[in-house]
Amino acid sequence: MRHRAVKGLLFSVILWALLSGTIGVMHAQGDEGRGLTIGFSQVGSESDWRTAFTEITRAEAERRGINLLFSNAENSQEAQIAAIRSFIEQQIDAIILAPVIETGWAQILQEAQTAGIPVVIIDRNVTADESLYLTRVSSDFVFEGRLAAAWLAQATSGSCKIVELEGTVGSSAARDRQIGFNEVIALFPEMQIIVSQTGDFRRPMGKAVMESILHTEDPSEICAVWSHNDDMAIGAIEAIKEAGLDPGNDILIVSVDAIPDIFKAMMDGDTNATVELNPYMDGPDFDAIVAHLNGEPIPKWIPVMGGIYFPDTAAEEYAIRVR
Ligand code: GYE
Repeated sequence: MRHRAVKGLLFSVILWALLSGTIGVMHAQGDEGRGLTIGFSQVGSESDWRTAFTEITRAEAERRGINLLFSNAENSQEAQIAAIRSFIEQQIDAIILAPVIETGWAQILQEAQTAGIPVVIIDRNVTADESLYLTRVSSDFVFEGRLAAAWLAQATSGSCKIVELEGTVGSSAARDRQIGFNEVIALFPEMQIIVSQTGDFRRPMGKAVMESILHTEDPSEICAVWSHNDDMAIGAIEAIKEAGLDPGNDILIVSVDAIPDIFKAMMDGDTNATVELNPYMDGPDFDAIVAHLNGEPIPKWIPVMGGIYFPDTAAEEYAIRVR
């Protein structure tokens, strides 16, 4: 009975994801915004996905003729707040904020609102009241965690001891992916997370944490690694290989982002599944700002979708995504 439940759950979740993923991959081709000055406070450059997201957004701004003032905060909330304050002083048309962590934004968002400058939250979330920003453009991190767990449940028939590599502490991405993943594995008494540690979404830290776990845990007990992003998964793959084990076989691996390097790892047989985090949020983002400046109503959340990908399509996905 339980196996039928697993397959039913997985089929419906993956079918929805693949359909929404197809929708998500289409990239808005608007050209609204010409002549606007928009400030973009970006988290940093901690992962390949973040770097790609930045490049895509800057290219779209240039294509549209938007004057984008870009600030890379290198994962510092203080630097993000200082950048936003500078944008406000320059009295620009709008601000895009990709918040490194959830808390601590109410004051600066209030300052922007008082100055009459709309703010769009992009990617991770904030705990500040939604009246303080125009909208949020993002994927559904809880869904991403559910999808990863649904695949792992099906791949292991609901029995697996799991190592979790968490993202940046305090970020909504790490918290919500963990919530979604745990919701699904709670359906399977034989699936449990035996150790969970942050690698801060960074490849070197993912490797260092996995090296440590392979010393403190019995490697033969580890069935899978669930990594909140591909960069930490790739670090873990290196650690697993250096420990003389076969990643993707001795230890299954599932992660999130769908970056080119994870598809290369799939082609090498080193990892098993990645949930896509669509980096094309620039189109919906700029379109929302233009619509707002034209007096149109904007929903408080504009979702972008992603699918789940496996080794059987890794070569073509790599070719599509490599930059
Ligand atoms: O998964 C990771 C980046 O905020 C959801 O941040 C994003 C995450 C993404 O460091 O690669």
